[in-house]
Amino acid sequence: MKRILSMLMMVVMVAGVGLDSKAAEMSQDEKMAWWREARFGMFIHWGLYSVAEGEFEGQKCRGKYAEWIMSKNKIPNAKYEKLADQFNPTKFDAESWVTLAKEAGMKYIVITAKHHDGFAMYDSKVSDYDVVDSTPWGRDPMVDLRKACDKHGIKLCFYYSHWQDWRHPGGDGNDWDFDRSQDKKGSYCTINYERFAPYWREKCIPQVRELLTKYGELGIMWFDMWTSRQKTSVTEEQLDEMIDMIHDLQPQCIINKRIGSGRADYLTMQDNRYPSKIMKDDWETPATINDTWGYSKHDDNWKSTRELLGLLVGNVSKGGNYLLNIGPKADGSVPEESVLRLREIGRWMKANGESIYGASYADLEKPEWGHYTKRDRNLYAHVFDWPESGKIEVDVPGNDVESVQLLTSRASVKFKRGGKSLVVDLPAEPADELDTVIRFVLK
Ligand code: H79
Repeated sequence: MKRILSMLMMVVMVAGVGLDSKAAEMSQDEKMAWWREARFGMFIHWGLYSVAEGEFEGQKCRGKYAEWIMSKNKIPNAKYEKLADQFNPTKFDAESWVTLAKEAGMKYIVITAKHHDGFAMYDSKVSDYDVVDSTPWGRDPMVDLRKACDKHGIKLCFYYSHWQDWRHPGGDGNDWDFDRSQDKKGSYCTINYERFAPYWREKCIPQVRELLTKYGELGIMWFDMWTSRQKTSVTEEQLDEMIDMIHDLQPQCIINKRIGSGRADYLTMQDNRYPSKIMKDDWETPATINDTWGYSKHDDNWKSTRELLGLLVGNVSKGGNYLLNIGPKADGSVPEESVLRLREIGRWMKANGESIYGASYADLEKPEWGHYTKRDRNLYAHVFDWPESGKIEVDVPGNDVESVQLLTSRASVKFKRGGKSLVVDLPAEPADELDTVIRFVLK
């Protein structure tokens, strides 16, 4: 009887009957597998705000995020839209962005298909407010990115601002173009469900459908709502509609929880925020190399490569991913400061990647000198701060350890077995000036 049933199931599955059964084919573990393996992704913020470079009509952006300039400086749509006339990225080369991600050791790219300003960075038929119809350039960068990502084995993912939309009269957030005096107060917006519904129906849902049907398989649909849904005009039913549509059209596509629904797949931490402890459910930190996401000529607050690598390893050591942003200029070039740092991380990743990919937390306290990551029988000690004693103590019973090696050279490292811990004699010099990794093979 069981066999007949399972054969029947197979027939149903092969025939692809019903989209629910299609989605149900994949377990959550199967769906998340590539993402857990990847650990490191590239965020790309690119849009009309990149033209402004953190300044509009001689006024600096009144906030540290250059992609917020329209809101911060209360720029009316009639003025902001003129930035499109100057969007002509002659240096755009999808291949160079994708190879930069690849060289850095990143496995997925999340790019802004539409940010809060409401301007679509792909060829949208919903309106002409998009990169193909409104700029002198007239090309769809997502087509090139799709090709380059496929060529280099990188997952393509889209960011879509489903809540804030400062262009559409129904979207949340714009109280300088539109009269919102009758609305209730929300968070960074006013709440009005009647006003919002047409935006959702005419723009948001159709545009996300375009993204899901025109660019092949997507790794993630990445939504951005850092406040609780209750402080917005988005309803639970609308989010259900969106999630059902994604499950229907692309059952493998992962959804981040910033969509505002418990039905999403993984938790996005606040921007540039890091948990202090291990978190066992899937999570990710979106992060910037300087302070802004969209390009700003005024932001020189670059983090060091060492700090960035520490954040990546720190996240893996607590079970999370790291989604690190670049803000290309409007001409399509990537700021040198970002390129340099990503290449340095890439050099380290090439030699030490096995301690990152598919790795996660070890059940050990965070040590003073760095972090632990673990994959299968391998425990990795990431020594960022070389101890003066030349020794590190690792809380693993001596009897549990088969061997201890330098990860990059596989050279044996001397150690003393104790009952409850090991003491490792580090080599005289760090093997890597950023992070020297010691590998413990456990029994
Ligand atoms: O897309 C990036 C940001 O634009 C978006 N999320 C990342 C991935 C984001 N939008 N808003 N927020 C995050 C949080 C709100 C920050 C703000 Fe502010 C505080 C907006 C206004 C006050 C930061 C500080 C920007 C201007 C001042």
